[in-house]
Amino acid sequence: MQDVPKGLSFLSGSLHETSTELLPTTNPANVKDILATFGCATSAQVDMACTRAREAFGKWRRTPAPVRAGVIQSFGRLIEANKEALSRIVTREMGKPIKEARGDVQEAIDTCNFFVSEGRRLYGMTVPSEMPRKELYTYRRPIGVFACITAGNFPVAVPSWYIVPALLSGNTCVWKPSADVPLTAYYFTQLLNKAGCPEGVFNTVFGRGGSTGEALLATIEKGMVDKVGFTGSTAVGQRIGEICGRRLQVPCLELGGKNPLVVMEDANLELAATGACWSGFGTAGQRCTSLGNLILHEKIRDRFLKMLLDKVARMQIGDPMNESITYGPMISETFMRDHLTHLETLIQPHHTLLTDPNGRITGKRKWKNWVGGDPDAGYFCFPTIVDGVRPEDAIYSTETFGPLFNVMTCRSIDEAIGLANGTGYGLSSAIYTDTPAYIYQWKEEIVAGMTSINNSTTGAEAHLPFGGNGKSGNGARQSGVWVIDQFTRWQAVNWDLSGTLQLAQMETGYIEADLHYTLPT
Ligand code: UN1
Repeated sequence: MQDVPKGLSFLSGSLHETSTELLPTTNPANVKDILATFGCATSAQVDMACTRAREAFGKWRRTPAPVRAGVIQSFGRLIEANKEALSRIVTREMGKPIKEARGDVQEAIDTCNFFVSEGRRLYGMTVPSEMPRKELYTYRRPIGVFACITAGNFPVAVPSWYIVPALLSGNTCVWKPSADVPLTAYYFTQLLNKAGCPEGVFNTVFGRGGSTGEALLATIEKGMVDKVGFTGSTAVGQRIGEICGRRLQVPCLELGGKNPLVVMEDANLELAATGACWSGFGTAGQRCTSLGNLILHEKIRDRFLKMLLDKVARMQIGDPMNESITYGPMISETFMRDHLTHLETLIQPHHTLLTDPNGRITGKRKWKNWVGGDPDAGYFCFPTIVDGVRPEDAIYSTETFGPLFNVMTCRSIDEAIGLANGTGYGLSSAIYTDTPAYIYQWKEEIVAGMTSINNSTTGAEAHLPFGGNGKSGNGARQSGVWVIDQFTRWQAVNWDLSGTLQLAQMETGYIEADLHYTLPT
């Protein structure tokens, strides 16, 4: 990591700037392992990033889309060539198991692969005019300067979902990555620079949400950015929505979830138990798509829980570089503290804990199948399953973002759907059943933006629309062809070649019909 300057706070092509407010990035599996020390971009540096992006926009938007796509192609190839190294940095910096880190990096490669060819489409339409010698067209036009704020749980995939289509569509970008993953963000930026991204087109500002993030939000009020993308909490998303609304901007918001997974009485229970375990405990429950409420049909409830708890007992927890663990540490001390607070505040006397012990894993209180070094050196937590949860309990509708999920019981598909839809969130969801009538009703009535049938709540593929409803977002969708609507605006063009002022609607010359004609009865 010798090439990272100490205190780096702003990276824009060949321009590297530092600041004096320092932010060490540490390994959450072993806090003695300090990866690098970054700075926090000042408000002046954030403004400079936006100014550079504004200056670069004029030229970048005129660069032909297939040429812009060439940069994305090289970026994807560079990520691919560095996949293992980048995955190891991800694991070391935010603690997801190495197998998942490779998936995170692969999702960015997939995103590049998808958008390379989109650079040769970005289709508009030719539309017939109601006038002779007149042509109508639609064009996708870039929006301008895009400000992007991302979370630490998917430090490569999720930024790529925004940045790749934004740049491809001709926008320039200022990115504030999570303060938990600056080193991953540094290499992400370097790979984009090496891919040939021109000066000022892509700018990264490092720092905390409370300082650098706020400075970036202030640029919206100052009219320095034209589009905002944010992945994070519902509360912050609501604030961003308000700020953008005042400027008549529509941000792309990807917020929290309280994702339901239903197991009906006819389900393949072995498959469902594996899916629930993975949905709940993959990434230590720190995905926005992680399982929140497990809803079990009363007929299979006890049998299913026995199978599930048996799987949970066999999970390996520990060193995230180990290939066979289910999960490693929490992303940071803050995530661990929040999880411990949730255990203290959300669990009520009428709940039953199906797991024991709960809370932090330590040298004295180790997980049975512990893998790796000293748990006291990292932020590791036990898996927690809370039974007996009712719709009126706060834990039912609070996103917990840790290795914790609830169990609820239902007697019918109607009741299952009611519980699945009742939290106010609507990001991901899943049902395990082979009954077509259940599947049909579920697809029709589930409010979540994404749903799986006989698969986990997590693991969306990189070319389907990703996003949620209700408290999970503002209807924006990322990924695939759908995200292009976030980064372009439609322009309608009327081209009149007639040499006269042809008045639409008034001089169209519609052919008259005899509408009084009726057939003999
Ligand atoms: C997130 O947690 O913000 O569907 C993204 C999934 C991953 C992406 C999660 N492909 O679980």
